[in-house]
Amino acid sequence: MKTLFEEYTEEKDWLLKDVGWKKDLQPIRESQFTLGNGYLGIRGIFEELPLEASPGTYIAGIFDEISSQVSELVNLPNPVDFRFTVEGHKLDPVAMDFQEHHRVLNLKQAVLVRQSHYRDRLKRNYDYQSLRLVSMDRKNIGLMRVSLTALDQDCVVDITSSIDFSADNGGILSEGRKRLYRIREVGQREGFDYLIVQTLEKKHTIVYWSGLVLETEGKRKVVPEHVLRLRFKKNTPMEFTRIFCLKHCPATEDLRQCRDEAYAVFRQAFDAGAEETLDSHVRTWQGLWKRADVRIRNAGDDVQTNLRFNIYHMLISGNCDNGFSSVGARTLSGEGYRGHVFWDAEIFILPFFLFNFPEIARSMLLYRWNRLDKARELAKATGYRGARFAWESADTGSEETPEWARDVDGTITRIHTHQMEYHIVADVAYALMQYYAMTGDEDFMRQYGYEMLFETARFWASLIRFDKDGQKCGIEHVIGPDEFHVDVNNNAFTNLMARWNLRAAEKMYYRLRGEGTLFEPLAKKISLRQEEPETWRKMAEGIKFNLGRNRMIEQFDGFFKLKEIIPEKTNQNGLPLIPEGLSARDLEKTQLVKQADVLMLLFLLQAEFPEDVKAANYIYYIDRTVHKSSLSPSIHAIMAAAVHDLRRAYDFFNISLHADIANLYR
Ligand code: IFM
Repeated sequence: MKTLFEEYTEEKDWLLKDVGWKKDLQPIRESQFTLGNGYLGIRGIFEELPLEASPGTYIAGIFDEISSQVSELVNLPNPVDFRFTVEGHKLDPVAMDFQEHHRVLNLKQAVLVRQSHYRDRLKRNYDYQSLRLVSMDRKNIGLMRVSLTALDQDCVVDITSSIDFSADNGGILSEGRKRLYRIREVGQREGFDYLIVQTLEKKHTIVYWSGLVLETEGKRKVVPEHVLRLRFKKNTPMEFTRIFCLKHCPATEDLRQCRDEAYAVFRQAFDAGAEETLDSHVRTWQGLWKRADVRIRNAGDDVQTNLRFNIYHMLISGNCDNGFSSVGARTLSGEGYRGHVFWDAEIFILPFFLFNFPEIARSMLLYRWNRLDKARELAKATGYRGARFAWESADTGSEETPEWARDVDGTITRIHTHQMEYHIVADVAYALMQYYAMTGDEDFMRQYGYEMLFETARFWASLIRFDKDGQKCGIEHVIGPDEFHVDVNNNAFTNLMARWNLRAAEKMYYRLRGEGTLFEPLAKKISLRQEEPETWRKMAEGIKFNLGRNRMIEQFDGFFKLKEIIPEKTNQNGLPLIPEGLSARDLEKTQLVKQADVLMLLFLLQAEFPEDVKAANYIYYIDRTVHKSSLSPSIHAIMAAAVHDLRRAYDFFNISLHADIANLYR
């Protein structure tokens, strides 16, 4: 009979492996081995919670804050906590040696398995195996199985199995660690445990239920205790299976109702049993891969697995919750960027869902629509009209960008992205129209789409300024995708994305007006004036765009006059290094580019540019870009392919695939 571990580790090209224990790699492995289902994300921690483990348990869209600090994705109590102590010797990778240790994330089945061979100080050996999943079909349910076999002797083992309350949030730089929830109730019913926590300010209630089953020598029993002492027989596996449930209830004081609703969900899974929970999860994943797998013929080395690893991480972050949440820059795999939603969601993630699971793309767009009022408020508060989406968005849609961050050289710097990185507004509109083009979902357009499109166009119309002669217009004090250059004028990407947004709105305005009945209520609702589309047209026509005779696009006014620096050295991953001696503050005086900017424009608006323009700019900008954002290499791969530089296209493709596997962007 196959062991737990063997059962899930046979498939080629589907396994992400970790061999041996390296404490330094613990944080990155925890992120890579995250399990999730779009609703719930649990970092790939060890059940034993070794020193410096960073448990992370997140529910999509559950943010909180401490009095006017930045909202953070709440790190909730950790349901993965299971520890063995054999006659005073704790089985733990820090406290004890591993003779052997393997962890494998089976990407096909979304199951994390592990086999570790522990040896204690008395040289007695133990076989430790575990399996874990976060159910894809029962979104509130997780399963954890741990099996321990004493290989050399009978022994007495203390077992602690609980929900770990120590989880807290990292906070932004100077804020320090903080716990964003408090415990409201702990208890038991019919041998099962429950825990109710509530977030501090927003009062989200999260109910946990869990039940533990012990199986040995063909016998099975429910174990109600959290701490127990058992006698292990030599060579006789003791297998513990915990099924747990995490359920979010909307802000309410009726804890009893929340608890009971969650209990029903939990009992359904528990009564169905672990095998059924496992089987139905695996079957659901089969269906997901059927739609989303991409196979590469004759892929070398680990390319196929790495590609699937990236797809897997998107699959575990997509959620269909009518726009309650969207996908944060670091998904539900950790607290990077505090769980905030950036343009990454619409421009980099949404296309994957659009082509494979359009219902998730729709939900992501609804996330923005649900926050349209906030976007209107933000526009107004900053002196504009229409809708201005926050550069960093969390639950309410308010601007959540922190004031300070660490720069590329480690120095602390003030952030201005929320004040000037306007392109997010057009990015949302762009994603909306991609969705419409792909799905032809007229209902969506009528209920939500037209309004978002017109309000975003209005924002641009209030931001763009005409020169005195009234012919040309532009946008000043901007940050483009290349965040090395702050407060520039007429960033080509921003100007042309704004133009695209204005044109799309103008076109759709006349179309909707032609349809009659629907037009009036919307025009009334948002007080759309008849002359507005004409303004949009004029602005789109007059917006500045520096395309030189040599087909070069200047990234922003004066870019070509900046100091020209071409990085010569690359790091071990093939990414260009910023030349030594340049501090983060010096970068804005140079032509070094943080991430795809002009090339981003040529990618998104590819139909608007002939091949020679793409080629000329590709050659110029690729030499100056240092890819200090993981968003950059993939766009370079696409643009390299577009201009037939296939060798570099493949290199960039590989770098993109490795960004998280090799932790290129720590
Ligand atoms: O949205 C990105 C931005 O383009 C570069 N800095 C990090 C953000 C989150 O990924």
